[in-house]
Amino acid sequence: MARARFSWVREPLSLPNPARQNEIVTEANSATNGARPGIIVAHTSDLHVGGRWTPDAELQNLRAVLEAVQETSADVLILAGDVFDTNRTPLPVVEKAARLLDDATVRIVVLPGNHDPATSETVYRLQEIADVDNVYVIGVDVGDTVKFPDLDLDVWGTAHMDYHDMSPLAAPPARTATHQIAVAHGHYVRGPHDEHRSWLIHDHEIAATDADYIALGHWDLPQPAGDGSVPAYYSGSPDLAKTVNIVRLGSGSVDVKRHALHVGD
Ligand SMILES: [Mn+2]
Repeated sequence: MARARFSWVREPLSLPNPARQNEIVTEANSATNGARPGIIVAHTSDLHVGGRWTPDAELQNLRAVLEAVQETSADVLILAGDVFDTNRTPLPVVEKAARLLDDATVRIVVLPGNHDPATSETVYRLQEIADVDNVYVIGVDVGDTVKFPDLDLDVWGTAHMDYHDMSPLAAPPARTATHQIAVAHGHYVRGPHDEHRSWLIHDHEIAATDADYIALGHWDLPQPAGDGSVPAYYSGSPDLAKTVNIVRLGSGSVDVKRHALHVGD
């Protein structure tokens, strides 16, 4: 697999308009010399739905994320953990979230995080969520890989199955699709001072995935991780980042940008 070149560009926080969206599609076409336009993946994490004091705010971020998916014509949305603040999220909130996910036309990959792990009582086993056909929950609906044959894309990750420590990026599978994305919810180790934490993600583990992109969750601020050998980014939470990451996968190219959300300041 050709080593991808990638860039990390913060898009202006202005409201996207239709003309700008057309430009984006044109860019994707030209990058692949008129072949099939590249895949567009939206990535966010740490929505913590159910963790707010004001009921009206519960789903505002999820709505904004799904708007961004539409604006960017993303093929797949990755939610990299802690979508729900707790597995005891009140049922009316779960129902509303499920309705929003169901109404979205995009396919959605969810990785259970440390707040919403895939226990026997996880929120993701509730019928309200299980009934949503376009949502694929790693560790619940599927094993560790979600395959999208029409996109020639695999999304691999290790779900938090309980509340204990685990290695989010251990034992990556060999690539079987043209495009491979890894998703992980944990703490990137920047140095020895991080080693006491849980759910550690090391440079050598990021490099060993040989993925085109690693969608990281658990940190609230958007930032890159790893030594640069594989593009790995935290999206940050919609609350603090006020953006989602938009990843364009072409033939041998990976482009990562932040896309502004329409959320209250
Ligand atoms: Mn977390």
